[in-house]
Amino acid sequence: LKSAAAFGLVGGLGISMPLFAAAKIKPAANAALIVVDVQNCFIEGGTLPVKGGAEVVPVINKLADAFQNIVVTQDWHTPGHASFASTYAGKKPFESTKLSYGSQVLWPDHCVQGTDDAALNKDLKLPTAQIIIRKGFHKDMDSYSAFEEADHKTATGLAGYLKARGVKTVFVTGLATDFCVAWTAMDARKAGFEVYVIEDATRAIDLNGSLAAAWKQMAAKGVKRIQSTDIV
Ligand code: VGL
Ligand code: ZN
Repeated sequence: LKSAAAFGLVGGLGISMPLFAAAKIKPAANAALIVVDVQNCFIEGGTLPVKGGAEVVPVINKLADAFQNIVVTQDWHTPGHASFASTYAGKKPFESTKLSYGSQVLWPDHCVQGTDDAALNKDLKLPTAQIIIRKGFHKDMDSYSAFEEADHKTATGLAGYLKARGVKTVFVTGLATDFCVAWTAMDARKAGFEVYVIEDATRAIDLNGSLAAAWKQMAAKGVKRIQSTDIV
């Protein structure tokens, strides 16, 4: 009998089922899927493309069916934003600078408010999503996190929104793993939520080891790392 150890026969009908398949995680009614920055800017052809960025779209579309609450975010910068290298004479993208709130990586101009580059990717299908949080719209301050801006003081309002709706657990997906996804996940912990990052529903920029560093920091803060197949 093939795979006798792994399969049992159910009800004599000859239907075989794995006996030791890991139980799926079923997101409860008080869980929310957070879809971070799945915008044209972060996908091939955009201004700050993340390698493999388009690959998260079908994974997120599939995950969406399992959630009753979905939050979508958009990176939403002014022209001449403080996070753009072009704002400073002599600075190049991917260098850093010191701003009032600390160190800031300088990026190519990206996700400028109202542009097609800043639009959500057209293949993202989230018809049941109920709120879009825009962030990074203060000219002098960045906001990787969907919860608070880079000064670690200015709230976006997302924690209040989720709490007012009784959400206890968040599952974070999107772009990029090591910047906006990681900061969102860690700030969600800080705000008191149970937090999962769904790894294969994210892709990273990985600047000077930032991806490994981000996973380490997230683990230290109690963020749980899972795969989409743990849910769907
Ligand atoms: C992001 C860099 C600059 C992100 C946003 O969405 O991860 N990264 N702005
Ligand atoms: Zn940005």
